[in-house]
Amino acid sequence: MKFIIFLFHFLIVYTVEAELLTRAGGALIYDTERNLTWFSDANYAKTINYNPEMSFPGLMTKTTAAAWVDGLEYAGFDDWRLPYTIQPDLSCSTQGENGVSTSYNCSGSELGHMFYTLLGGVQFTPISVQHNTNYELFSNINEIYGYYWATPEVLATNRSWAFRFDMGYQNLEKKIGSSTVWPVRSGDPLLDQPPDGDANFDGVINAADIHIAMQIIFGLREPTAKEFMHLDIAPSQSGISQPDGSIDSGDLFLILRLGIGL
Ligand SMILES: [Ca+2]
Ligand SMILES: [Ca+2]
Repeated sequence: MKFIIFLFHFLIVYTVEAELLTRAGGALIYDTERNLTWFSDANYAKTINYNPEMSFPGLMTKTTAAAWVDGLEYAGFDDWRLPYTIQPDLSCSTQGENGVSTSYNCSGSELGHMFYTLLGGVQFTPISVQHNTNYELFSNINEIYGYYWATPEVLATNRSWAFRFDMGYQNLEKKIGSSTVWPVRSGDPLLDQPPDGDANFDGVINAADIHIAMQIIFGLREPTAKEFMHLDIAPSQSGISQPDGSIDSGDLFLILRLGIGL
């Protein structure tokens, strides 16, 4: 009996369920199950009108996509990458030769995990049609222009892993085709870059940071994702920040205390 109680306790404590937590005021979404952080904007390249191949903004060949995401700096992080595709993946509907897993229901890859597990998508169906409430955390999910690029590349065939959000489909695509990029990184932004009140990232907290915080609070300035990461410092519990997705008087008070010792 004791063993059963122990087992029950073990299952309650250690069953890991995916939970999505907002970071940087909602610009980033942290997946507790995979320890991954996604852009909430699923087509950021389009949002900033990045159009390297002169087709549609946000669409890139695989080579361009890999270079773009490698050079990307956002919310204070420069370790953004393309989502990874694990192989073989027994959850996939098609198991090919040499352990190549493709087609529908692939939940092993990071994009498949996003589509099927995090967003509650179903095969053959656009994610905008069938999804759970997590869908509201994200914007600009591309369903029109084909795939999202993923890794790794398969050099022998000049193809790369990719995933479609209009039908939940995973496949190897020609690298010269145009697809979308959804940047991801490993780790929790809050642990990797705890908020410190340093709004202008110069290593000290002083009147300049207080000025920026006040501009944001009074609606004179829209905070960037990086500013949000630094300024959402309150509330705090036992001296540890518990950011609440808002920059307000509570944050200003802590920054004043750090900056001028109030
Ligand atoms: Ca500063
Ligand atoms: Ca706050």
